[in-house]
Amino acid sequence: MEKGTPIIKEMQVIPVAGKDSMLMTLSGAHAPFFTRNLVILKDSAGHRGIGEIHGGDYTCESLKACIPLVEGQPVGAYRRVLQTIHRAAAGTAGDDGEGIQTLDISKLKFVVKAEWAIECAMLDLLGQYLDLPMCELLGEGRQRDRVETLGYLFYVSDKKKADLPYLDESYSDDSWFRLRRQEMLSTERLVEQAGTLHDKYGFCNFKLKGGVLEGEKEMETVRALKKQFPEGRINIDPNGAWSLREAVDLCKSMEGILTYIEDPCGPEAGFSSREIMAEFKNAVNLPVATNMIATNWRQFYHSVALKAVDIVLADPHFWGFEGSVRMAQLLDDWGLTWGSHSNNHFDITLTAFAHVAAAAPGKPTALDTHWIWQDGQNLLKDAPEIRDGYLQVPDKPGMGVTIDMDKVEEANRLYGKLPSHDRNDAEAMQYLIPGWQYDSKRPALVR
Ligand code: GKR
Ligand code: MG
Repeated sequence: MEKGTPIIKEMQVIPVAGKDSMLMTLSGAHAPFFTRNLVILKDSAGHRGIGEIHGGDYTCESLKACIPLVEGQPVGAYRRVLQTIHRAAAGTAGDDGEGIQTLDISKLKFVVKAEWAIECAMLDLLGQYLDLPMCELLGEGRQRDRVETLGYLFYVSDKKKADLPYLDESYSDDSWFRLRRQEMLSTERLVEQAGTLHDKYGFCNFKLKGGVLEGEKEMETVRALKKQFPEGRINIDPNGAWSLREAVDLCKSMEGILTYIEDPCGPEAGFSSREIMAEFKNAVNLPVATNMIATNWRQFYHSVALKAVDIVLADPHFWGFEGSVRMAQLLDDWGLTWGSHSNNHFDITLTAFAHVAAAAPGKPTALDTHWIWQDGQNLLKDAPEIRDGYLQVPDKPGMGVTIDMDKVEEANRLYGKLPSHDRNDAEAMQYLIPGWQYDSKRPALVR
């Protein structure tokens, strides 16, 4: 019998693309396509390990550069492999360390660490070797069998206004699939969006992506959502679009309506986002969440020292799988709350989120996921389901799911046809408002 854990024989990096709606955010309008990078590892035991991370050439090239550091290594040495990659990647050229405190999406690639896709795939292999689901290998092990998830609501612009190949699903027999490609910019339509999501996935908790309309208009939508779902937990995330004063004025009257407010304001008047958010928290009696002001341990230290946040949405693609669970443990011990942020993603990330959140101790907040906007474009044969507002955690060893290589190849072909692989929300936006330019302090449709 072979001694030790299986050896990684092959690492493939496969960039893929999927289709999206014209979702509105502070950074503009989502393009018709989003991109991701997949890692597929094959080991000497004949197992396949998978991981998914943000798209774009930068992340794709970073992953490819890791291949010699991964192939030939034993699956059990995954910590050592990751450490070698961190050392090799230290001091990335072009990264000024600002992070995404102003939602400059060109900097997202520095906050996302490509190697977490490798961590995911290696944990998948290790789980298969040990015959244990991935969540049992993380932190203190499995805490729950299903993970509470929220319905991520977006204002959606009229795709017909852009000369771009957005998907049309008007002929689908699924009412959510039909709705998600239509224009939804009014409070009434957002309430309809939430109702349709409630019927399909059972969500009772919702997050509205703000930073699109005037703040007061967005709060009107939040109030209407709360009226429709009085027991539901409703949050809003304007990605730091409001000034401190605006944020305080807007949120004061929302105490008792909002469950938490996410990144209401950002850096201003020479003060960092962490200092401004601390002032906000002193002025308003609402829990404050972030995925912008604490994206690494150094930023987290200052956020906590200033008591600027209550909830850290520690996306495993920013923090790593072990890192995100380590954050969950720490927050739980300190009486704070863990959750995860998301971007557009496929069902491999959905599965990874399920395992990380299953291992998060305490009472995590309902998980963000953009996947409802992609549901139906699966890369797995057996994607976990969201039922009654909960994401089911797979029971089988490792990630516990099977990749569908035909679908992966199709998504890779789509990627190959795209003129650009990097996210650019300004391009679609300029069809709606000619000459539109990103402004971290002005909602996207306020010009
Ligand atoms: O999908 O446009 C989007 C979101 O705005 C995303 O880019 C954010 O990173 O949802 C994210 C957030 O919570 O900030
Ligand atoms: Mg956010």
